[in-house]
Amino acid sequence: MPHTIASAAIDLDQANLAWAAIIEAKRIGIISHRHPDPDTIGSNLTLYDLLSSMGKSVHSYCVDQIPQTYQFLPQTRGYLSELIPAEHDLLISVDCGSPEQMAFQKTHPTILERNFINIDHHASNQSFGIINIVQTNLSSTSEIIFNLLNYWGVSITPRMATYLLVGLYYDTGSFMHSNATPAVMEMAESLLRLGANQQLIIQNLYHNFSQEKFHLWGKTLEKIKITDKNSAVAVFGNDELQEFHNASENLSGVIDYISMTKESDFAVMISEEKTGQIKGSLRTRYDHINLSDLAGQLGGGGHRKASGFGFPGKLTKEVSWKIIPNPS
Ligand SMILES: [Mn+2]
Repeated sequence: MPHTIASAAIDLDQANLAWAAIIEAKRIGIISHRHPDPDTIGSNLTLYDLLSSMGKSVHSYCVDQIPQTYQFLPQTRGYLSELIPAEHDLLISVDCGSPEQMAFQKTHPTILERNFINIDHHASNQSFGIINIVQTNLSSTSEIIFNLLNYWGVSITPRMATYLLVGLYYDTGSFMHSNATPAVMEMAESLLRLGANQQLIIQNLYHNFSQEKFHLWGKTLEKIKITDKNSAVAVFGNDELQEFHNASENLSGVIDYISMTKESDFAVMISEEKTGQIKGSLRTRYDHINLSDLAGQLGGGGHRKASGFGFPGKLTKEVSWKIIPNPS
């Protein structure tokens, strides 16, 4: 029976429905978004541990491979990239702002017609599940899962606490973003008390730069230009990225440093990591700037202060010159 603790943070009706659906189900698939990040992975594996301990047959899914950087988390090798919806009587998506983020509807167009729980915190989420726990007020899907576990009255193992803490670290920018609320800090405290391995996270998420990554970041930071729209922009063409190994993976996170440029209001990083595919990341430090809208206009999405987009295309370099006559 779910505990009836006061929890204004989540939709309790949907939380009750989700619990009932979980109790009922035998074979459950949990789906992370493409280009998986620690929030979607941590949320997924926490639920994986809970549902396995309840005797369910559970599998974690993601269309993309889990990046090497995050493979320090236990069980990431258990992820499957091929999903057959009919093999499950319940599907749960975590941290997927849209069905496109999940990316399985391409191969399985009727996937959303199934018993489906959508757990997410992105403002762009259109509640595409049958049951929807969409809390745009919370920092991360990990924070939603934490609230759910407490509400459902299930115990959190040290490993689950580590999974949730990694999601919290990532989505709050190491507790530096404005979504690091008092509730987030309390959650971090609880997770540490529950035995979360904080040092494992710090060592692997932050203190593990390869020389190659440093060189790529150095080159990226050198490129920063402030435009007349007060944005700090860095652009990487495909040819420049060829000389770096794992450029795509190694560029992840550098946008947060570009957005520290004090002369700018927001940061833009544009790259052609895969030939013919433009990828953009947007960040701002300011509450009044809505980058979710800007990314939306470019076919992407995300949060007000952190968003991204991608579309097929090429980057070509243009050099412009300005004539400045000497004073006569
Ligand atoms: Mn998230």
